[in-house]
Amino acid sequence: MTLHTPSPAVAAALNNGTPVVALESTIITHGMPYPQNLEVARQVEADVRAGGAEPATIAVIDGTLHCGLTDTQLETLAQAKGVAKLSRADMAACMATGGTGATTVAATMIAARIAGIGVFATGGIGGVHKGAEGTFDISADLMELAQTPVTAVAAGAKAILDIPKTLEVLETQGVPVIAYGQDDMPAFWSRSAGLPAPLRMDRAADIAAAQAMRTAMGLPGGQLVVNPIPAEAEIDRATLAPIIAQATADADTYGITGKGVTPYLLQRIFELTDGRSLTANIALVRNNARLAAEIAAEMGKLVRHA
Ligand code: PSU
Ligand code: MN
Repeated sequence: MTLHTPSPAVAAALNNGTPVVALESTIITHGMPYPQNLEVARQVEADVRAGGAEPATIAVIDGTLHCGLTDTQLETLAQAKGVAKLSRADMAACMATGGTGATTVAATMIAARIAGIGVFATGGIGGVHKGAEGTFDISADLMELAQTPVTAVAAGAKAILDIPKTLEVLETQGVPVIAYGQDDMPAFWSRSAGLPAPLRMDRAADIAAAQAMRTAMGLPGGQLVVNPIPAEAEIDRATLAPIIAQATADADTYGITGKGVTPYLLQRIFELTDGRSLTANIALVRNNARLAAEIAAEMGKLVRHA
């Protein structure tokens, strides 16, 4: 049984040792409005190519797990309404029944592992939601990082999450959280969450070497690289705090739960910031794509020298 279908470009890259970077699709279907989502998806793929790597945007279409989408597939996905948001729990069911769905961080990591791709770029990962002591809302992304050997590049945990609790769960699960080029933990739209990151690395080569060492030691799981948003695009924490409080309260009022929480909060913050959150989101995803391409290149060198 073939589990996944690489696009011709991704298949060629994997065959001839060109670095490949996986990209998620939930950010397209649930994270950004149309048409910006399509523009960003194309732009991020171009950023990966400019960094010398081949992009592999992941999605399940009519039951097929695609690694690398054609422009038509990207466009269809970007405009589609009611697409499923797939994580570890429901990805296989969607594939088995011929369904269509976008992949979250967790599902994208699973696909990357199946395809033989070692690194992937996203905006922000899921994490422990504020109030999780009551709702138990903890993203499956965290447990995925603990068990699937893929290095994920994100701009930190979103400020809509409880960042200290997210870091606690990652530590418990044995996931290295590596801030790129600074000591502080980045917080998605802001460069700092106001607390230190567990680890810091300044070179893509070190990040690649750390993943290789983990695997050599027989430790399952990947790494979370947290890459601060470019300074010119950041929204500072003080500006965002009341907006996040408002969005969280609204989610409560409307009884939003489960998979709906993250998309609702992102959309509400987009409205409350008059679109500024989207501009920041675009800048940080592109920045992560560039770093992921560098890490993919360094991973390739390690394989060739092994
Ligand atoms: N980051 C973004 N936009 C998004 C997401 C993350 O900037 O849409 C998505 C990712 O796919 C992530 C998911 O895996 O939200 C987390 O959802 P949940 O909290 O339901 O696990
Ligand atoms: Mn959740």
